[in-house]
Amino acid sequence: MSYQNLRVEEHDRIVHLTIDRPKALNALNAQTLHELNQFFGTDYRDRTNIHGVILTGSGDRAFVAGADIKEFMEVARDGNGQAMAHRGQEVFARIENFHRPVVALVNGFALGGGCELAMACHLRIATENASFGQPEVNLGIIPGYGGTQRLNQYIGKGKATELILTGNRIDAEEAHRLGLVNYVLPRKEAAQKAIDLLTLIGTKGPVAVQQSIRAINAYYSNPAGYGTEAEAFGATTRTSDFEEGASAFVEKRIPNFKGE
Ligand code: DAK
Repeated sequence: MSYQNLRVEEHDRIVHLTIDRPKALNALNAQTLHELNQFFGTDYRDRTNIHGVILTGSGDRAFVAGADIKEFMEVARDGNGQAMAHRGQEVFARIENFHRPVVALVNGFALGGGCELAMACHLRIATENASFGQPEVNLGIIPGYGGTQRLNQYIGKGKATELILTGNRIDAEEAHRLGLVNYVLPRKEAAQKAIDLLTLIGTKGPVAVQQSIRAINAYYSNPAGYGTEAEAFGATTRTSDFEEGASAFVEKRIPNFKGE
């Protein structure tokens, strides 16, 4: 398949996958989500002759600044938020369960769905300007692509709860200290580190690598947790607070939430 919003290059058995919407800070719109699903679920699903995938964002400002707020405002209003969250969770699960390791090269903002996308990857390498957060509460919604489940897994319940309830951002150093990212490095070194890690893993037994991914994930996959997240996300998309939060973002003003 040819992609509109993804760029794919392959060198030395490593696939470099770039989300390419720099004007919207690589925000995830429906088309991009569809293309990620196509890439991990179909096009590269049976590609056993690769060492792995490096996933990054185009430009030097953002990995992914979240779901595309302007678009999902319309979609969530018209559709079923719970079903949409389930579909998104499925795409991210395909990444988490991909047969070869996926490294997120986080080169700037990783917010909301962007932070969730990085967390669905097996390893995370941040550049020094990277920042992370789950700012959904600013929009009157909650993370809907697995953030309430995976952030706990990486940084523990206490800090995850703080980040999700405040919407605060953390910088790359703090993300590293908390265990959210594996390495923080200057841009060039970060890109090289991702290649070095995948090259090293590529020398190991491919079946062992695949089965390791499978066994690690088995411990962390709690269908009830993801199900509750999808249901709770759906509930928030039906509130007028969500209308207010998303409109405030588009109009570049502070939201006035009413709790309804
Ligand atoms: N969506 C759409 N456009 C975005 C965007 C986003 N998430 N983030 C940035 N942009 C656009 C801006 O609107 C702006 O466009 P123009 O005004 O130039 O047309 C351009 O990118 C540059 O952004 P800024 O002018 O705002 O740049 P600044 O340096 O001032 O600020 C920023 C950078 C990243 C701090 C700021 O842009 C920002 O706060 N962005 C939004 C971050 C955010 O709240 N992200 C969304 C989190 S909520 C779902 C499941 C999950 C989700 C949604 C649906 N379903 C199941 C349906 C997840 C939701 C989220 O991710």
